[in-house]
This record gives sequence, C-alpha cells and structure tokens, in this order.
Amino acid sequence: MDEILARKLQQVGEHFKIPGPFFNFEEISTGNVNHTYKADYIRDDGTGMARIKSYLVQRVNTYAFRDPIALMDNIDKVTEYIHAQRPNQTCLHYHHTTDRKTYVFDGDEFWRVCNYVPSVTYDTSDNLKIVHNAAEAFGDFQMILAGFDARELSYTIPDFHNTRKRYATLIKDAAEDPLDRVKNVREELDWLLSMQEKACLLTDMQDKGELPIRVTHNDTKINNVLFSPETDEALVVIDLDTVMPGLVGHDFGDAVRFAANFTEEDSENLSRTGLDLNIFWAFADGFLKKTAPVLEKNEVETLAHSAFVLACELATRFLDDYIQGDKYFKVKKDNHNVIRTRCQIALAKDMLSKLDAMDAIVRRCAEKYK
Ligand code: GN1
Ligand code: MG
Repeated sequence: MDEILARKLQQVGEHFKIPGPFFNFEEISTGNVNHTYKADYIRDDGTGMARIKSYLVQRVNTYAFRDPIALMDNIDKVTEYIHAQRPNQTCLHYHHTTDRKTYVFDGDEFWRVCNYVPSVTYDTSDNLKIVHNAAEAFGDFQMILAGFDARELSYTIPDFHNTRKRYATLIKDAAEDPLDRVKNVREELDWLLSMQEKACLLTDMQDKGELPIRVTHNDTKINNVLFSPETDEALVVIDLDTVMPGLVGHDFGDAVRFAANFTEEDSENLSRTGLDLNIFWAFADGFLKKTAPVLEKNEVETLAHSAFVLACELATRFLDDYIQGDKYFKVKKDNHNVIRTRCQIALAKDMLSKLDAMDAIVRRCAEKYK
C-alpha cells in the first residue's frame, strides 16, 4: 500500500467525519482526468461483527476544472434535483465536511467524497443489452433534467464541446509547437484539419440557433454508467463534473464514439478499430426510446453525424495535449495521446463510410419511439 497516499486519504476522511478506522484503499483508474479511490473503513455493525463500509474519494483535477467550487455547486444542484425527481432511484450523495462544504480545498489539492455504489462498469461491451441499458440511462438522464433551469449552472469548462474553438486551439498550439513534437504527428494533424468543416457542423448550427440547448451530461463514456453486477441493469449515471448546457448530439456522439468502437479508445490495433453498427443500433434504440418524443427534426437529422463530430473533437483534444506536453489527460504509456489520436482518427474515417447506414438507423429508431 502506498503509505503516503493512504495517510492523505485518511486525512481527507477525517475532514468529512467518516467514522470508523481506515482499513484500505484502491485506485479506480478508469477516469482520464480526476484521481479516484475506493476507501474502505471498518464499521461495527452493532452485532459485534465488523463489516467494511466503502466511500468514493476523488481528487479533482484543477488544471482541467479551473473553478472546482463552482463545479461542486453545479453537482449539488443537479444531484438534489435528480433525487427529488426520482426519490427511489440510486443516486450520488456528496458528503459534507465539519464546516458544511462538499469539498476540502487547501488551495492546491481539491478533494471530495461520495457514496460508493457496489457495481460494475464496462469500458467496452459487445453485449447489446448492456449497451441498450446504458443508452436508456443517458437518455433518461437528459429527460430528468429537462425541467432544470440551465441558467443555474456554471460552465465548469467553458467551450467544452465548442469544436471550432478546439480546432483553433490545436492550430495555434501546433504553430507554436513548444516541444518540437509536431513533426511526429504531421499526418494526423493534416487529416484532422482537412475534416474541420465537417467536424464543426454541430457548433456552427448551435451558433446559428438551429439546435436547442439542453442540460446535458457531456461526458457519456459507457464507463460513466454503473451497472448492477447481478442483473446488468443501469443503476446510476456518474461523473457529473461536466453537466452543463449543451446539445443532445454531444451526449449521443460521445457515447457512440466510445461504446460502439470495436476497440478501446486507445487501441493500437487500428485495423480493428471502427464503428460496430450492431452496437450503434442498440445504443441508438435505447437513447431514442427515452428522448425521441422531445427531439426536434434538426436534432434527429444530425444525431448520426454527431458521432463523427465527437470522434474528431476528441482527436483534436488528444493531439493538442500531446503537442502541449501531456498536461491534461492522464497518460499511462509513452505516446499515449498520439495513440489515442490515431485511434479516434481511424474510428472517424470508418464512420465516414458508414454515415448513411447510421443515419438510417437513427431515423428508424426516432420514428419508432416518437
Ligand atoms: C475525460 O475523466 P473521464 O475519463 O471521464 C474527459 C472527456 C473525454 C475522456 C476521454 C472533463 O473523461 O471529455 O472524452 O476523458 N473529461 C474531461 O477518455 O475533459
Ligand atoms: Mg469525466
């Protein structure tokens, strides 16, 4: 056990008045931005038997989230609203410190604690039922928040899904090339730039007022849904850091580029990377089952394309982070951000050749559930 980290987690637990002796911890390494740990405490269950009670302890990445206090304010409002709408559903609950805050912040490290939900998550799944359940959960998430006033939410990361600005940042950083890395990724950069107009479709339509603004999750990787280990039902949607005003296509597209890829998002097996139409269909069916009745024509008509948009957007972000020196995303191996970029590009290319089929599937599901 990493003793320094164990001591740190224990100190955080003390701020949040967590009772019982600290027993153990393990890192949950699926997230690419925050640091997440499951911390176990020993509890006397009243019968003289000891049992383990677990908590989810997170260190928020303040390089990514520049105003973590505003972020926690968003999360408080959203979790409270969801709980009021669905009192019997599993929900996230953030613990309070002795001074009634949902965080401890020493000016440097920002920590928070929430309930641990015994569950399983999936990075990829070829199980159509699991994908369908995840899609319903994300669709439902938007529907629950349909009545929530978006003006109450701060932008925790401004221009998060502004694809035009993502491209502008990439172009600027590539021109500055602070670490002389652009020479290693010329081909990737050129391909992405050649796709700029197609990739910016959602942003441009949003700017022209052609797509409605909703309260969206904005980070809909399938591993942000917790599933019951027994029944594979979706229990709860997690990772609410980016719940902000956004477009339906942001949630649909991000989920598809992650879940319907034949490979993981950082696979080096590029000949296998590509869009699995069966998974896409299962996701579209689950998502539209919940959302089709409220979606506008322009939203339905751009939904398939949104998956291509999000694959390109992620590629620009991974590539920009590589050029900047890997400051944003956690990297777990050499060239990790380049590997991620290549995988998203391979996926985006494959989607281009399947867009008609994807669009036909979306329209059919929308018709079925409208
Ligand atoms: C980050 O932290 P995580 O893994 O849920 C990122 C997403 C990316 C994703 C790519 C706040 O999500 O936008 O799609 O990595 N979240 C943030 O794996 O930037
Ligand atoms: Mg996240």
